[in-house]
Amino acid sequence: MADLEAVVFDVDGTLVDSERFGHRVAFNAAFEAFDLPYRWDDDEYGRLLHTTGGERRIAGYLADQGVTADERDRLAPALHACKTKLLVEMIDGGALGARPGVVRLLDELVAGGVRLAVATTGSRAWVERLLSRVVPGIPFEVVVTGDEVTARKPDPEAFTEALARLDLPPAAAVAVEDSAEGVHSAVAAGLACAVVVNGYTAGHDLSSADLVLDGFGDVERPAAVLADRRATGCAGVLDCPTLARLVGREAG
Ligand code: XBP
Ligand code: MG
Repeated sequence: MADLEAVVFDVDGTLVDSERFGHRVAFNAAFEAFDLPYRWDDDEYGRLLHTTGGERRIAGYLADQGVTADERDRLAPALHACKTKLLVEMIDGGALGARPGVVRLLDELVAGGVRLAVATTGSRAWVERLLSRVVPGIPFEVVVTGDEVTARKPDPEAFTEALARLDLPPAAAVAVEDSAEGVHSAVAAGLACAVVVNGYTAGHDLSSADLVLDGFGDVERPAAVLADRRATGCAGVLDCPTLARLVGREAG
């Protein structure tokens, strides 16, 4: 079996439960700041999440509301810039934290000499700030953000770019994701993929994921293993040996 040389993490919904408690709140505050009547509740935001990238998400929603193309082209970037500024304020104020078990897993990987990377469709304006706030001191060697790729997830480009910057073949690394769009992206890049679902993604079609859990788990409080398609024997704690058992998967 190949060695586990790197793990490539998604951020939103995976390292941090940021969609419900961060992005959604910031999008709504931006609508309010622009005196617009739109508000995204939990359920609606769950549906809108299938459009990755905040500006694209706003533009698609405005189109559904009958806003003209010219007006969308003006409004979507302005609203997104406002949303990003508000999100950064929330991050700086400590509104977001790592999901339970994330710090344990990252510490284990660092101790095991496994290289760390990020592949997200979120924007660089907040991604590194969030990481340094919620997992301070963790050495992410490569951080690929949505504004640096031409095609966002489910396209594989974010993961392919992360592997290129790590100078590794897909068989030497594993992706950790939370959503169907993320799994499609990782698998299309040839990576094995472990998924840790959250409230928004528990109902997603994750049939191409290798391992699915409902949390990162800890020995005292293991997560539920929802699928273990590579027979890792994971008992509810997503740890370094479990991820190592996923490497070497054949490109999908
Ligand atoms: C995350 C996204 C992002 C965030 C919002 O998807 O799609 O658009 O929702 O961030 P993934 P921005 O977790 O699959 O990377 O507003 O910066 O786009
Ligand atoms: Mg995600």
